[in-house]
Amino acid sequence: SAEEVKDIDQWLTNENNLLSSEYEGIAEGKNIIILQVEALQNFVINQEINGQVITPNLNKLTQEEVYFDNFYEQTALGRTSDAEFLLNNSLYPTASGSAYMLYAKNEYESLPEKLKQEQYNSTVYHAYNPSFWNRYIIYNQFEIDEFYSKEDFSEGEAIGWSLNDKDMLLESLEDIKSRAQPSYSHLITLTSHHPFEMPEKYETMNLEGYTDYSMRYFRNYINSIHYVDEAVGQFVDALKEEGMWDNTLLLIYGDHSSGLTKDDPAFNAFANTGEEYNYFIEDKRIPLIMHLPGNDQSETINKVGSQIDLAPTIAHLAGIEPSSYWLGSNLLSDAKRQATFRDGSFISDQHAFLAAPDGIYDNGSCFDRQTESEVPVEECREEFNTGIQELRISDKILDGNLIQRIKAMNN
Ligand code: GP9
Repeated sequence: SAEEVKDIDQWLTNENNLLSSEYEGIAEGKNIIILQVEALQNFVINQEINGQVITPNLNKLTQEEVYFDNFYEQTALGRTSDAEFLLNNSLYPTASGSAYMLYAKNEYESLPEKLKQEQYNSTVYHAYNPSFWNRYIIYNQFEIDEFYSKEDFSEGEAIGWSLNDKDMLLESLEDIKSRAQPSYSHLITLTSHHPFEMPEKYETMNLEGYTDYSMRYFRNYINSIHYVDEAVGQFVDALKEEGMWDNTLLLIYGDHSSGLTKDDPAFNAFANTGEEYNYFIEDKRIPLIMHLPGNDQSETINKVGSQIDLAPTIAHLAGIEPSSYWLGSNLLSDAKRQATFRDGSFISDQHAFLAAPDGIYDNGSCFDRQTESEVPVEECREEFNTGIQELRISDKILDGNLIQRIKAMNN
């Protein structure tokens, strides 16, 4: 009803989670590059296996830049497209199907659109068919200027689904160089896609002790992520060689979990995910690394955050007004926040709540994050209600195409 639309508009206007930070506007007018890495989870970061470092290049970045080590993915059935959706719109994925398929014609107030108002041009780089996940349709709704897709890249050497990430990233960079400044570039990698199989010559890690058939996904994953880490390292080196590093805001994060399950013995042993609580956290934890132009202070931020917070944070760094339709908050501020997941589960700094499969609140499990032990379910109630309210508002925005309706109402 019109009354309800008004209430939601009011709720969105009142929600003020965008407090300032010392980094506000640090990337104003600078190029922005978002590197969204397929299936990159945090459990490989700063880790060794059989004495070999798995991700030396990403590790170096975690030590030299701003690194969020309590950061979570919130995707649902839309997988990679959900991660994009969270980045672009700071709204939740849908409970069934995917927003990219179900709401491809909705009106949005996306991050690229907001940046466009500040003279940014925007391009997505992804070496795959443009129709996959409906991207070629929904990107128009996000006002993304160009989609550099499969046919725009070279034939090159394919790994898994597509052109290998090393060539994909360097070819994307060639194109970024030709764009007018300031540009916004969203690079979506694909080499480390399940089942993570690599040509033998790229299986460079010594994975002795992990040769059992039941460990094949884990073994493939480690080799694949090691290769992708090299690709990221080459990309960063190229940015430096081109003299672009000091002038670029670069964000690197994983799109979603790898699909390594709690029944995977190698994953369990390596990532210590045997207990329900640990698996819940580790399955959703992804690294977020930010290279802020003109900042030489490294920092590790332990406060909880999630993909819904990306757009407000990028806007904050670029010194632009966030959209009132974005539900996330600025990761660099002290704003109270939690990572809410599609089924009502959440992770905050105090608690982790695992929703029960039947969706009944009382059947869920509440954990204290400090002690990692289960506490009475009531202790999670307030944060659960906050999360459910946000999910409800997000669903209504999508289902009723409310951004269009609210804009029409306020005009
Ligand atoms: C392909 C890519 C697939 O374009 O998005 O990744 P997925 O969604 O299966 O993780």
